[in-house]
Amino acid sequence: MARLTILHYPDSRLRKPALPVEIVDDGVRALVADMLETMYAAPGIGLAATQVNVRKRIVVMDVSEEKNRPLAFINPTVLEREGESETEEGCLSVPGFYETVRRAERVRVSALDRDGEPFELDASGLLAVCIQHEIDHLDGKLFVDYLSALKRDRIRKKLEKQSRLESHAP
Ligand code: QAP
Ligand code: CO
Repeated sequence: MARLTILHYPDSRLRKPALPVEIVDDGVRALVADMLETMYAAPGIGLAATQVNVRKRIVVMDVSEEKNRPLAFINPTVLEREGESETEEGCLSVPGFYETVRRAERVRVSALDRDGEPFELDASGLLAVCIQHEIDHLDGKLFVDYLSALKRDRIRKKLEKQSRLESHAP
């Protein structure tokens, strides 16, 4: 297992759509394990392959209290959405910033699991919000895209300044 480097907004690689996984093989399973390790270490509740610079449609999540319910979604798609809810969201690619986003309150999702087996899941609450946020990543979309241009630009400028400072660090 290994910890992967997480890209930060406004890195243009976060904008590239990810491609479907053709075969769920040991390479995919190793990537899922590394993504879970990276997410838990952060710590975070969700991570998409796009965020670790891999253009494959893979998401990992754990929204449990005890952080003992790892979930993997390969080629996830939203089949149905219902209702609306507003949640304060953050993102490992937008560190230090949290803003309210409106999404569907409930979603039915289909995906492949780590064995390549198809499954469907009815999600609500934080699980529903998180899977929508993570599937957005696979399509090159970030939660800041739902904010006003003013808020987004403020966040962008602060993170640009931070990465300039980091690039000069000893
Ligand atoms: C997506 O985000 C999410 O800014 C997952 O400094 C978040 O795990 C969906 C994190 C909230 C729905 C609601 C963010 C960690 C983690 C930060 C995360 C930070 C450290 C974000
Ligand atoms: Co995110």
